Amino acid sequence: MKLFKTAIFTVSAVLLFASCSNKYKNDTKLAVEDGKTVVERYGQLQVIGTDLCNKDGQPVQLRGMSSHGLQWYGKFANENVIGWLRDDWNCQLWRAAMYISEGGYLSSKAIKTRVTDSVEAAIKLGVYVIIDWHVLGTKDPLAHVEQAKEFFDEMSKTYGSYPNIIYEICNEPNGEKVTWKDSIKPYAEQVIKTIRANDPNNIIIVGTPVWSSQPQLAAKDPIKADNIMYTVHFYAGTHGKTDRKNIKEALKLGAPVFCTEWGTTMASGDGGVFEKSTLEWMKFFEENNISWANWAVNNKGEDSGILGFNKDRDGKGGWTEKDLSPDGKLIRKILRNEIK
Ligand code: DCB
Repeated sequence: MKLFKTAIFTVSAVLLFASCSNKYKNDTKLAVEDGKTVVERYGQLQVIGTDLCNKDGQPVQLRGMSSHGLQWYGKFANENVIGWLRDDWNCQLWRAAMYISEGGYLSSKAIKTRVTDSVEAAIKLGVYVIIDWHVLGTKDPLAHVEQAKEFFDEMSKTYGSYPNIIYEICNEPNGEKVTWKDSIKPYAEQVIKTIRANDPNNIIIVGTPVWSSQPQLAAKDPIKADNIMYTVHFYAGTHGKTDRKNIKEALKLGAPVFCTEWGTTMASGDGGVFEKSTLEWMKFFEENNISWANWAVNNKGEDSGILGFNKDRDGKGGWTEKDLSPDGKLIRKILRNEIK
């Protein structure tokens, strides 16, 4: 009898533990399931606590690909490629990385059509899409806040009613003088206000100091608004335990985190594929329900590009193994749930 009781106790303890630790069990991580796209299933996203959740309040983890700089590899930002990524790679998410400097938006607003092409394709395909104001060379987001407000006003007016849209308002603030308190937060508050005038609820993701590696600094002084998340970026050859500790700290402080960009390589976007470190990060993201987009879709020949050098020059999709780089092969396996 005693043995029986112990057994019952053990079984129920295990079941209880399994149900508690399996908070994310309803998320299938499929781009299309039973003929329904991810946007048809998840609908209007919302942030609850530190979790990104579907319309019913269940935590979900979105995974997908980022474009490379649209001014260079914008030809891949089309329905064929995003559709191929959805159907063959199981991508639920596309990120349109619109650099503002380095030949991007500030020198020619025409680049905006690569963003709108991306958004229109994502809406048609039923995947989520991140509109990324890719601050990099200009370091301080506040330096171009007026341009950002004008851009996001237009984007949110045009597309704010679609649940597909996610706004990323400053990719990677960087530089010693660019602090959360004096630069990023005041910038974000202005841009959030602009977006919210047109779009009351889609997710807005805010960059963090030091190339979006310090979410805990934002978490200590958070923005008071709904459906806001904070960016964390990592490169598997450069970032590891210390960076995950910062993320843990941010989550503990109640800050929701979204990894809008990460690479299998060094922070330069090159220098080899770090598979072991990549898989450690993937495990951590799954355990903590952190959504992500991988850097990047291009055929430049750098190690973080998913295509081999000069493959699919016209941006048609329909790739075979021969078209993929070592990075591409690994990311495809991860997205298709073939490797953990
Ligand atoms: C980020 C940027 C992204 C950059 C990748 C890889 O930068 F958000 O724009 O992409 O990470 O470095 C690279 C492309 C190259 C291109 C170059 C310049 O892959 O093809 O030539 O941008 O536009 C980071 C991320 C982390 C760190 C530094 C940078 N870090 N950074 O930790 O030091 O200086 O670009």
